[in-house]
Amino acid sequence: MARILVTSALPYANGRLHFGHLAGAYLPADIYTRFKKLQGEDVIHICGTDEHGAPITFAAKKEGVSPKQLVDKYYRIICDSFERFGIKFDNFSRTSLPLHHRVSREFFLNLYQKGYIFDKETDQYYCETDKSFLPDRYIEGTCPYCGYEAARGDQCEECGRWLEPAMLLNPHCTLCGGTPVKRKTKHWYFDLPKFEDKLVEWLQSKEDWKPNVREFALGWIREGLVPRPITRDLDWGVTVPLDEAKGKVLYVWFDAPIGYVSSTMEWALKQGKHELWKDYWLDPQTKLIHFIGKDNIVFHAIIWPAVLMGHGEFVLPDNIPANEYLLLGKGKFSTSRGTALWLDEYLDKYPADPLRYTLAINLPETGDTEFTWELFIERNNELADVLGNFVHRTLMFVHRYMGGKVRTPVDVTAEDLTLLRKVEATRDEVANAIDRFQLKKGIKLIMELVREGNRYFDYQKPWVLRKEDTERAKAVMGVCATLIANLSVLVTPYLPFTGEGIKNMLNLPEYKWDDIGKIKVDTTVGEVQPLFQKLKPEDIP
Ligand code: B3M
Ligand code: ZN
Repeated sequence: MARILVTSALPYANGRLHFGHLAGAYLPADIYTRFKKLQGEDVIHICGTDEHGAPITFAAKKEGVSPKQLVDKYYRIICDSFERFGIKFDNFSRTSLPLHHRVSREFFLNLYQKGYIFDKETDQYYCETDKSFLPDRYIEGTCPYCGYEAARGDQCEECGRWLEPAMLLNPHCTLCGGTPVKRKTKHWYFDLPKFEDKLVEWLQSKEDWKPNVREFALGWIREGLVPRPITRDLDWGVTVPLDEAKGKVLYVWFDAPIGYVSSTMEWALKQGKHELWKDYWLDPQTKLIHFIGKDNIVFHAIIWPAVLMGHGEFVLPDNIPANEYLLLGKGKFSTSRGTALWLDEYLDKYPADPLRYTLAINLPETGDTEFTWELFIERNNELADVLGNFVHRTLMFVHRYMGGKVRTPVDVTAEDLTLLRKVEATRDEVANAIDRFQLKKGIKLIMELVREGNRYFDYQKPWVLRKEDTERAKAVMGVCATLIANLSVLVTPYLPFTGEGIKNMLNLPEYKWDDIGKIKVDTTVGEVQPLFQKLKPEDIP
């Protein structure tokens, strides 16, 4: 059985997590991994914080702390939010760890020795006020492609294109607002054009990728590849392992994806199985899947694969199911621009699953989607009315009128069978959807099954049967409880806390994905707790 190596983009340890992060990478990766684990696959979910680069030094300056203090603070906040939101990782590392620095330098030297890295002296922007070379992110100006005025020196957030500072119109220093001057400095370049043919061939073979990802990457290559500078004049980051490169560090986008490798190594080390990471990274059968947001496509679908090709021993990505943006009103979520909904603040007020549901059913899979609090209330209440209600009315009935005892009926009617058969069909359709990264479709199918359960309940009228035909009333409740027990597993990738809650109320053991459809109940229901709370508009900030 081929192993599956799931990664989600390493969040910069320069701010808190917001809803946009979740919808882009982490929730989809978590749903996918949980599903694969339930299926019994050999899958690991690898991540960590990205702790280098101008995004870190920039934020540290702004907060008036050292980069180290900044990343320590946000590493903890990010870990805590992920945990409370139920995003599970097999390992969550940090790129500031010595292990990561070592592995990054090894990658650099490997490519350097093979002739894929060369040095060149160029003019770069220097700020005379701040007395330093300005890394790309410290320069803003107008994007030459789309005219966006606050484009950064490395990339335009509006059109997603990769830029170089020299391409910006009206450049200015983001620290002091002044106009920078050009000065000579030497840097090391990754010879990307050497990989053009291989990249095109590789990308063209990826017919199962989302068209937006594959086309974006191929389009990028068609515009022409150029060598990319992979060092920076900064004093925070992985030092360049060459004597002549004193005072320079690796560009954050060179070392960050290597974080996937070093985090896997750390995972192996923690288990005392030092070589275990090789089973994943060095086996060409491994399915390496990178969950990212669309602004990271270039790095994951072009540059990182080229680095891996240059290195030669590592498996290449099998798929990169990048999502589009989740919009709040009109603008994209952004940590640095302060337009965001913070996960930790949300979790202080509300449980995780209603937001997981809202985001899952609204994932920007093929185009941008919007988040509003109105939509959140609507989805929260839908969850309560459909799933919450079905579970609650069934278990309350069993509790009140049947002494809590419920079991899967032996004699079933055609209607009972139709509902129970739909469980298996849904299981397979959901599996199919998740396997194709159509995660929205998966949760919609599950909700459709629950709605079917509610219709069955209404149609059977157990409140009448209770007085006229107790045996049949028991059977009907048995069918409903059976559906609920199966749902506890089916919903788990999307709504892990809800799955767990149902499991506890029905005293169920651990089940696997393939058990769905076969799960039976024969139990006494304990205390019944509502799964969700309905919300009114005034409950929201
Ligand atoms: N930290 C950018 C981002 O958070 C970057 C991702 C690195 S993935 C190797 O969107
Ligand atoms: Zn300046």
